[in-house]
Amino acid sequence: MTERTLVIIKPRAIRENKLGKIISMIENENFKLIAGKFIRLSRQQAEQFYYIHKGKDFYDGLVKFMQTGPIFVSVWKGENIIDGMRKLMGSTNPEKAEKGTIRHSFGHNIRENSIHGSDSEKSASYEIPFFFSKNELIME
Ligand code: 3AN
Repeated sequence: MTERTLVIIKPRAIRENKLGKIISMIENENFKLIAGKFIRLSRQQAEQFYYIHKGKDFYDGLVKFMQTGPIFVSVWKGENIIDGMRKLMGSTNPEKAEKGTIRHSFGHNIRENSIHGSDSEKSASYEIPFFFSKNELIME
């Protein structure tokens, strides 16, 4: 099944100049980049994007971290890409992520883990329009 997913390359990976390497790893899976841009999250946007985690002990730190610099938000398309990206990203905690995964390669710790990918179709259908309007999705 062809699906779409939202991928965010997080501030530290951008700062450390890893964007190209990460994009290459995703392209090597035969997934296609259909939209992408650099943005800075406002506090309100970061809080809203991660609203599902509100109240958890890591929420405030996560919201702050995501505002520490520009991020690259992107939309990707491919066969079973939601699961495929979860596998390619690896475990949330880079220390537990398998060798060869993006988080193992470029993550530093569970908060600064380099990349976000939608965890379900439902999440993707919330997360994609959160950052992209219809006229930005011209590659479909
Ligand atoms: P994933 O991104 O693997 O789906 P979620 O949705 O559970 O993980 O968590 C969202 C983000 O919150 C993670 N990408 C990570 O940056 C951060 N996070 C999750 N659990 C923790 C934790 N225990 N401590 C610090 N940050 C966390």
